[in-house]
Amino acid sequence: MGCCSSQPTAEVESHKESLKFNNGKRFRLLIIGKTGSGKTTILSKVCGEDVADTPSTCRGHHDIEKEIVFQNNDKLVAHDSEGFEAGKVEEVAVVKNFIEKRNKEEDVYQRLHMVWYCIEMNSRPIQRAELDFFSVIWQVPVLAIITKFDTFVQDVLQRLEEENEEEEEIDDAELEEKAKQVAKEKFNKHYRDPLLALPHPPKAVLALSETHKSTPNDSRLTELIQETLKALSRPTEEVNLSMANELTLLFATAQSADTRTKLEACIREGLKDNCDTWPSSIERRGMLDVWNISWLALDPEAINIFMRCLSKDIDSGSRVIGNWGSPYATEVLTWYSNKLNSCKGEQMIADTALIMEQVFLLKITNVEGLIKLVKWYDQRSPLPTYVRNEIMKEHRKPTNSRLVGMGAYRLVDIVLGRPPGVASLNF
Ligand SMILES: Nc1nc2c(ncn2[C@@H]2O[C@H](COP(=O)(O)OP(=O)(O)OP(=O)(O)O)[C@@H](O)[C@H]2O)c(=O)[nH]1
Ligand SMILES: [Mg+2]
Repeated sequence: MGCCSSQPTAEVESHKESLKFNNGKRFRLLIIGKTGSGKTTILSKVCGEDVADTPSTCRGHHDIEKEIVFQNNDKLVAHDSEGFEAGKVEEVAVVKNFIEKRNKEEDVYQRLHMVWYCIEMNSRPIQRAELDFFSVIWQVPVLAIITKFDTFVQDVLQRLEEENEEEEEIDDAELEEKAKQVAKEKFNKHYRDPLLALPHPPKAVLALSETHKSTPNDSRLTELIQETLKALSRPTEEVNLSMANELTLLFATAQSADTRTKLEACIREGLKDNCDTWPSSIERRGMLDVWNISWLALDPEAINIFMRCLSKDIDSGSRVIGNWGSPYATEVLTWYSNKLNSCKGEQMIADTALIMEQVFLLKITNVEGLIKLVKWYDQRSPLPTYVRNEIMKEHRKPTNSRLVGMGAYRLVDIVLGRPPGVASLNF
């Protein structure tokens, strides 16, 4: 294969080592698209590290069988396939064979879980190759991703500017708005509507802009991540409900492109079905796992120290609504005695999620850093006060049931609505 065999970034041995700790559960993704359509850029953002790519002299040649694995993310494995040329049925057959073979695997984690089909946005309507691809039933959910929407907006803008030069009636901001609107209409007309009208349409058609500039905290991939989760959460003939739930959680864990998705998954892990009491140590461990911090997963002693630190500095003390000594305890008790437990649980879950967000964003790599962070959160961060006030506000609402906790949706809203710009730590 020479230079065409794309090198995985991971060192195989250390990867095998880490797999032992994760029961081999990996989310398996196939990304298809013509050369230059932006596949590697998407993969790099999703796995959270730079992916080594094929040298430019032989761009576009990818071996679909080859597993692309990542140095710091053992929850994700990808396969990369060049796009199809019109009428080349054998190229579609290669993908079909690959998916069929994978789906026969007994181990569900060896099967393929998702296909992302990338098409670069340009002024041409969709081509024969796409019509062929979406005329086949795929035993795995497929999403269509229209890439480089920003470049298309720029092209439209340039044309509008040229037209406007003589008349000079419209100002720049207005022109830019118009360009976005025209581009969106073209996306709907040339891509979304025709793709959704095909015999076996993709589960969603979405446009991505400036993917190369995406960061976890300012993600350009939110829609892709959300649509992927939505597609995974629907049970099918091949995937029952419990497996669908497991794959949804696995993908939320595996992806590093979007912090909001992680926060949401982390809170759901903490709450599980239980709104009446606080998370067990197993549930809290599950909350840590969502962030997919590889060094932490490999160091059980570090996890123990971290969990002890959380329970000492975060769960105890009068800051926590449900604890004795809290200025709020008497008020809460007048509602319903068990409410103390649900308030405490909600606070623990929100606090843990927000601490883990900082561990993830600040890329903390040792136990000392974790301890320092928990102390900062407890003593200097504005977040615990924000969390406590919001939880109290919610429970004081007369419409809210006074018997149980507030449930995942509301708690997710509180955490996602956190005040911005709170992480100014020098680690
Ligand atoms: N303007 C813009 N450029 C992008 C976007 N996504 C990717 N690019 C750029 O497009 C170029 C090609 O992207 P790749 O991710 O290497 O494309 P690929 O599909 O992996 O290409 P092959 O490996 O040859 O099959 C790179 O220079 C990216 O920076 C985007 O959303 N907007
Ligand atoms: Mg590539």
